[in-house]
Amino acid sequence: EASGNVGEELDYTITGIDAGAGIMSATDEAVETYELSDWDVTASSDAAMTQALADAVENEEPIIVTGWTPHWKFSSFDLKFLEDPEGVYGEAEDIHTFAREGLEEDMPEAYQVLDNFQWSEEDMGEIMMEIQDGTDEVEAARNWIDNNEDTVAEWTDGVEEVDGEEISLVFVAWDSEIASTNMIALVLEDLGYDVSMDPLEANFMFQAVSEGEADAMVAAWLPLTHEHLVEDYGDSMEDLGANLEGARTGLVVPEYMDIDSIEDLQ
Ligand code: PBE
Repeated sequence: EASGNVGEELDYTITGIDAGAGIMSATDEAVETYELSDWDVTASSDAAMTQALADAVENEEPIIVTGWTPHWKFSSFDLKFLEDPEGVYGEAEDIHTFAREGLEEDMPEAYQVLDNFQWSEEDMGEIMMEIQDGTDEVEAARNWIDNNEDTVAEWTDGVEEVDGEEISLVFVAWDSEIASTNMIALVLEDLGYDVSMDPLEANFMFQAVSEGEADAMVAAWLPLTHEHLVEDYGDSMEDLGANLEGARTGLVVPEYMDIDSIEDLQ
């Protein structure tokens, strides 16, 4: 039977990312909801997951990964989300910007830019793809800014320049957040800020902003993926709203696999 074969071929393994990612908790829940107790979800990283995916695709072998859009892997490979009839991974997600309490008073210029920041999946995808093709992260972000001056001008419209004030951004080294954080960091630098960027685990990213150790982050996936982190930390930080709409998470496989639903793993 087809589904049994898939499990055996894959050694009942779903290739995951960093253990702190929301998609990992969602996948644990999927294992429960769909009664996949034979399956293991391995923790690794976005980079290791995409390498495993690339290797599998090259050999047309089966693989199941925890996947999301925006992500360059959908441009590089023919992939599909497995249907999720129980809705464990939720519907469309938005990526939100959060600021520490007091940022608006302390750095009104940066606050305004962060509040105005909004772009599309295609925008983020351009930076991600260029990085994937070998361009340095900062250079890829700079190229996007140079090609999208009008968009950036809307975010910075009426915002005064500053004189080397320090601002700290935190993020997680997911490819999507590497793209967004590098880009907004450069926009702030162009306004005169001295920007630091620290990669952290997801829970420490939220904690840093909620405790005021970091000033802001642009990497909160809602309503579902980071719901537990917003419950823990959201009260002591400020939600500046969505910077990107229509993101999605789930289990992802190459098109050539003949399964279509998470239920096919049972
Ligand atoms: N992601 C990408 C993150 C949010 C951004 C889907 C891997 C997560 O699962 O927490």
